[in-house]
Amino acid sequence: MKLILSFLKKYDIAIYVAYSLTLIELVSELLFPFILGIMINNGIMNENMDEIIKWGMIMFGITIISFTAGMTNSYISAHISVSSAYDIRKKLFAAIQQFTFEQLSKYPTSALVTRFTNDVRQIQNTVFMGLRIMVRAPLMVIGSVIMAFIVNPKISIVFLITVPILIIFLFTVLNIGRKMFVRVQQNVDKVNLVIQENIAGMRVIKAFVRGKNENKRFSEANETLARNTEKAFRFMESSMPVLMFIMNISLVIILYVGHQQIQIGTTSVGDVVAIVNYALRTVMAISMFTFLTLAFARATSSAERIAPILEEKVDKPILKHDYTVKHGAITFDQVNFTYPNDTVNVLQHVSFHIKPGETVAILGSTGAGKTTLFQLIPKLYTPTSGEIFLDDQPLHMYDTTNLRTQIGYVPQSPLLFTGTIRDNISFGKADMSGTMLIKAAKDAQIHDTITSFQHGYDTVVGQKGVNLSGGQKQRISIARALLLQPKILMLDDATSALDTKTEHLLLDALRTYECTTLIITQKISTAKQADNILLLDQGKVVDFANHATLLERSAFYQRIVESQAEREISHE
Ligand code: DCP
Ligand code: MG
Repeated sequence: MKLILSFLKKYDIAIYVAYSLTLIELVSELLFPFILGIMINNGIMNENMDEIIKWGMIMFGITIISFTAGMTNSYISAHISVSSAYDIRKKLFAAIQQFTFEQLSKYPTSALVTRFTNDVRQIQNTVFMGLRIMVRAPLMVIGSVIMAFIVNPKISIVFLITVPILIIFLFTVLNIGRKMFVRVQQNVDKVNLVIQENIAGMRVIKAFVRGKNENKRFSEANETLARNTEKAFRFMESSMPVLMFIMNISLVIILYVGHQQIQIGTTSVGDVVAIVNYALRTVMAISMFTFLTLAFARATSSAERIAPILEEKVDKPILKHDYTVKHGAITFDQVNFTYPNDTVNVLQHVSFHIKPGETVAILGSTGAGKTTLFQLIPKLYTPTSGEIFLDDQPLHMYDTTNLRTQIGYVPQSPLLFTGTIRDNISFGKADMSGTMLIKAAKDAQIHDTITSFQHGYDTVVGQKGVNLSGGQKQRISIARALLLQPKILMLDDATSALDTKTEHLLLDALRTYECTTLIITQKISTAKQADNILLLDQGKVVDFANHATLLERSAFYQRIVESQAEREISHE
């Protein structure tokens, strides 16, 4: 609720205008039955044409005013609601861009997508309705009752009985209806989740012939959604006949009392018509208000889902100095890490020191925690305890954006975006000149492959373009990282797909860059070429030294060397 209001603040003037127009509209609408009554009494009952024309003209004038005010109000309300929805989406998008992996993992992608689409639209609709109805409906009820009493208090007593009954009835309906719609929203989330997973995992699903199960899973979610939506709407709709019933009974009573009073001459036909008119307006206003409240409930739950995203803490460093990475020394001090919503200690008391410009291989079996360790350095995750230092400054002192532009990170499964190869390489730095780009591609050992394509660097990759092999994607991703001229370069298993010769060339090229290089690998042949090797096993540092030293002192390392040597022999 506070959230919606905060987004409306900027439109306060427009909102005042909208509400002033509502008041004009309201006053004209309330005057209308009153004048209708006078016209009937003075004109129609007396068969006085002049009176009819006079009051008819006045009614026409009032209608025009009310119509114009209503239209303008609609126009302004539409503008405010659409603009505030735009603002919310913009803010949401900016917030998510700032998310750490930790925060991202809290919200499934499907949930985020619904926040942008369904939830924002819900708020937009409610803001629109709110501006049109929120003030008008309650005032209309109060105004109608007062006007009816001015016309004829005796007949109007009926209002005092029916209006409270109507209000109590509709609010009871509303209370139940709201809970139903909250459930519907949860069902929508579920359907989206299934669709999302299904599309993302289509290849796996097909490969394992899981299509049938997936169909079943989707049908279940879809049916639940349909069933609960139907229930909710049926329930709300079923309140309408009851509403009509109460309304008709009160009309009958008004007409009955009115008839008797006309007989004894205490009231006139015009007055009765006016009161009937006010009664109809009252009922209409109350039911409109009900639907508004329902929309409001939905918008509130939408806002409650959006708010936590906007309120997620974006880690703002204590920016006393704008630290940039100057040398590229990396120190881990007793770092422990557990993934959010998990209990396993993936990294345990990890400590090491890497000197600026050093090349360090990180060697360990699958699941040892290598990728996890990498992700801590660009602050994609935060250590559970312990501290990481870059150039003797604690990591949290660095501005995240600044830090990441100084780190070239090649992830284990690189992602290329739809676009040309050139776009994909210059992704991190759009303003790079062509020569730098080609140098990066050459160093990444992918230049020859690219030029062998018909369109060279302008070859389109991604969904509709050429398909690249895993190794080619990795090397494009390496070129992307090199182009950044990073202070720290991190390759996660990015050389695994290369043959020994190309790998040699790549590692030689990397040496010409002035940066600290971390290479995750499973191959001794790669590790051998590094200045130092960090041996990782089940989240713990086993040893940290160069190849020769490890060969001498580490039984663990010797075992890996032996097993890989055996494999090579058997391959030959
Ligand atoms: N893990 C987890 N949640 C994640 C990622 C990983 O719980 N989002 C767990 C699974 C492993 C452990 O953390 O038991 C270490 O995972 P890593 O991805 O760090 O492992 P490696 O990178 O060393 O393995 P590989 O060589 O297979 O890439
Ligand atoms: Mg990994």
